[in-house]
Amino acid sequence: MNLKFGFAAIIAICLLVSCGTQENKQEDTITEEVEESKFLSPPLVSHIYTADPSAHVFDGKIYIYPSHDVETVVEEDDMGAHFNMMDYHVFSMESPDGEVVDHGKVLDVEDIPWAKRQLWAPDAAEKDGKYYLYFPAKDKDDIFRIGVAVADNPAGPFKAEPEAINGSYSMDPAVFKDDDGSYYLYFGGIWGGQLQQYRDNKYQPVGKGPYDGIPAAEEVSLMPKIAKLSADMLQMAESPKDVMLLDADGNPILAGDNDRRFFEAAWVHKYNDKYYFSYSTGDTHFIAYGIGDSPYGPFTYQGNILNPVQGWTNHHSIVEFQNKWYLFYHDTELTDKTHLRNIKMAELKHNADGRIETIEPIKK
Ligand code: FUB
Repeated sequence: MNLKFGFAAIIAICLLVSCGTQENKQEDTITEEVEESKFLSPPLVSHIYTADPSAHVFDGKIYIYPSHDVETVVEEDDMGAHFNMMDYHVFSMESPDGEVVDHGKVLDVEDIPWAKRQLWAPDAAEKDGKYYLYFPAKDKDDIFRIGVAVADNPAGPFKAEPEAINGSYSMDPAVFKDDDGSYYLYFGGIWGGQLQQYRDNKYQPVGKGPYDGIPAAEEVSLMPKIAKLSADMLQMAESPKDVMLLDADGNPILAGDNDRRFFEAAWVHKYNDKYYFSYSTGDTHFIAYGIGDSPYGPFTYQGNILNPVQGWTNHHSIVEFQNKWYLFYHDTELTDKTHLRNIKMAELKHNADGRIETIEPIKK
């Protein structure tokens, strides 16, 4: 059900109350107070828990590919074990304030031969009338890999490839289609996302920290990864490369710069021929962004697109629909529990200088 653009203001309801005879009739004013919502936008979906919404326009409709959050007995920890999702649903909307249709379960962990658990944030892409769902999951050894599943319809159902994408690792895949028809896979996330366990695309387990024995204040942060996709959309056509995030002086963002360094949730959109790379800063809870001249970057840090939401995680996507731009994101309005989230949307504005107006998800 679409609860969007709900209105929760203080409503004064004036009722004419009839008391007894015509002569005794008097006008009473009853004021009923409805508490004003502190949230910018209401949940798009409330019959199941949803998070990490990747939105795309396919066949003239908005399609949303989110994570499907579930209750779990797994205890919460810093590595996100409590995000124990087991399947995906797809949603669509004819218009930004239209009904949100749940197309049901489109892929289940049981139907992914290589995967064991934790179906985290997915994304989708279309090429030549086929639809590709990219998703992270832990394999039988509890290592995150990225898989792909294929459908003939944007609403699925999707059939998983028998193996994860060769050479894939970590999580939060996002696919960007450039104007020349090239598709790029972005991915990565630190802490529970395991990116810190890799150097030069090789598994080198080092524990939780991203640090290579250098103080975080001096060490370059771990950067998200990019690889062009193969023509069949099922593999990476090249070894993953770092997506460099730079400060205004051209220096790489440092590991100790928690307000600006990459944590997870990569997304790319193009506006006025510039590439915008946006991401979550994790433990500081921002959706930040940088601007660049190539899908490979480098991207120069600009600021925040979305300030912290209610809940620990912050994860988003950005899409243009009928000449307006929208941010899809999530929070925990329905439950106030970190791992039981609900997706939302809000209009996003690019200023004349190309910068994005920061969205405040909680009213001041
Ligand atoms: O939903 C599980 C994980 O939480 C996602 O993969 C992260 O981006 C964070 O939102």
